[in-house]
This record gives sequence, structure tokens and C-alpha cells, in this order.
Amino acid sequence: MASSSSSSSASSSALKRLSNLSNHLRPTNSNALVKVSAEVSEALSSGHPVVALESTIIAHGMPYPQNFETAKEVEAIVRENGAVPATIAILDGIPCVGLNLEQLERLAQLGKSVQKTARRDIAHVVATKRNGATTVSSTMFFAAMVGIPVFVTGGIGGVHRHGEHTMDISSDLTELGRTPVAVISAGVKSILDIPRTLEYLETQGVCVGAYKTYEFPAFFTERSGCKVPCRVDSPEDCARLIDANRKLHLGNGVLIAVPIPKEHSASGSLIESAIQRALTEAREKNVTGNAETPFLLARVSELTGGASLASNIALVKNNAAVGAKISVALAQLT
Ligand code: PSU
Ligand code: MN
Repeated sequence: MASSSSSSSASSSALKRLSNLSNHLRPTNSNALVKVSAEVSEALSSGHPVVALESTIIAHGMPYPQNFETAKEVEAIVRENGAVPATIAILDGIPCVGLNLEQLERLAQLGKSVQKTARRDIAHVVATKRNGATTVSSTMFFAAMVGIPVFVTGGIGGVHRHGEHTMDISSDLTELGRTPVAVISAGVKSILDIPRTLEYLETQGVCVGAYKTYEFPAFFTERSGCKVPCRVDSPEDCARLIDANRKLHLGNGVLIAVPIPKEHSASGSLIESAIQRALTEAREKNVTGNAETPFLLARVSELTGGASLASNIALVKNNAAVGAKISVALAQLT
């Protein structure tokens, strides 16, 4: 029998590795399971700021070709603001961090035929060597694995309306409770239950900072009527918050909610009536589970004559600029 001391030290080092993975951000470029692009890998090893980007917003959140155009523009904005973009997706079963243009376009064209991949779907998509568009939860998971502390998206998932009965609560919220990545978003859409989403984030121990305001934004509109206790007024404020969260090893994520720029915010009443109608249709058609968010997004866009899509694109670009500045400020702190 192998000496018990060597097996216990092997298992304790395995445990240590696991705890490193969940508690710290560290580059694992040698991790054979994940393919990190050369550009992202070089940036990470030299301490250059990197911003993670998700791919469900491309495949399921917007139609082609606007999704491809937006994905390219968002990457360009991240670069203009001094960081390297790392779009994350699973291609032929391989989790990829940093996509080239062909890979981005392939994902954009495949659209909804790509598996929407939240944390619970990762193993399945990898095992069956399929294509997966990562949601906020799975993008956070891979960002943390390779050591990217800042992740930009449009909106996160939340507690669905009537979630107290259906238990439909996005795994984005539990991921924020367990993975130390800062997510930059325009808040949560009012297709969701915003007050309950904030309650759930509090339960999960997630620090929610609102950018230049005390009010949590509602994605298409600047205001939700819900206050948050943490206000951040600059990229440097955000970086200090993320750095404190990291140095204390709190282990959870941070949500930075950036209101949509005023000039792009959609008419609140137009959006609200479209949302009500889309919600009714979703109930009539029995659209539930992970199909609900893409269905509602597409219907709201149709019902508003594309106004919601234009707002969506504008806010993602704004988030990309803010997120890149935060990652630059964070790199200067560390
Ligand atoms: N909200 C958007 N656009 C999106 C999503 C949410 O405005 O594309 C996507 C994100 O990838 C998010 C996911 O992580 O939907 C949440 O899905 P669900 O509600 O099934 O957890
Ligand atoms: Mn759900």
C-alpha cells in the first residue's frame, strides 16, 4: 500500500488546488481543458488588463448580423480603452477564452442553434463536443479559471416574475455568490422581478455597486425604483471595490450596475407595455426555463419596432468602455 502520508499529501494538495481555483484568480494557461488565445494568454501573464465577454448575448440575445457587428464593436471599444477582449464560448466541446473573427462570426451565424450554456450545461456540452454559448454564470466560471477579474455584459439574469412560485432564478445570481469576478452590466431587465433579484443577491453576499447613482438601473431605462447601498463614481472606485473583495478573499463576485446613457434609454412606457405583452405570450405559449429570456428579448424587440435592440446595443457598448477602464484601473492597483 502506498504510504498514507504520501496519499494524504496528494489529496491535501488536490484540495489546495481546488480551493485556489475557487478562491483566487490565477492564470491556468497550461490547463489542457481550456484553450486561451495567444493574445489573451500573453496579456494575462504580463499583467495587462483583460476583459471577459460572454457569448449568449451574441448567439441568443440578438439577431444576425447585428450580433456579429456588435460583438466586433464591443471588442474594439475594449481595445480603445486599453484592455484586451476575451470573448468566451465552447467550440466543438473546447472552452475557448479569446475568439478570432471567424469563430465570432460562426457563433453569430449559428445563433440559437448553439446550446445556451449556463454552469449546469458546461460538462454536457464539453462531453458531447458541441458548441456552447456561455451565459453570465458559465462565462464567470471560465474567467475565474484563467484569471480574468473583470467581465462585461449587457444584462444579467435574475429572479423571474412569479419566481417565488416557479423557482426560476437565474444561476447568474448563485454564480455571483460563489465566483470572484466583477460583472459590469446595465442592471436587470424589467422582464424580471428586480426587487426580488436584489434580495437574492444580498442573500448570496454579492456587493452591488451602482455607477454614479444610488438607484439600480433597469437595463433599457436608467431607473428601477430600487436603491442600492453602494455607489461608485469612477473606474478607480470600482477597482478599489474589486481589489478589496479580492484581498479579503470573500470569494463572491461583485456586480457593477451602469445605467444606460440617457440619450439611448428607451421610452419606459413603450418598453413596459411590450414586456407585459411578451410575458402574456410566453405564458400562453408555455415558454419556460432557459428559453424564456431569449423569447422575451426577441418579442420585446419586435414589439418595439427594434427600439429595444438599438438600446441594447448602445448599453453594451457603454458597459464595454466602463468595464475596460475598470480593468485598467485594477491593473494599476495590483
Ligand atoms: N439578458 C439580456 N441579454 C442576454 C441575457 C440576459 O439582456 O443575452 C442572457 C445572459 O447570457 C444571461 C442569460 O446570463 O441570458 C440568463 O439566462 P437565464 O435567465 O436562463 O438564466
Ligand atoms: Mn432560468
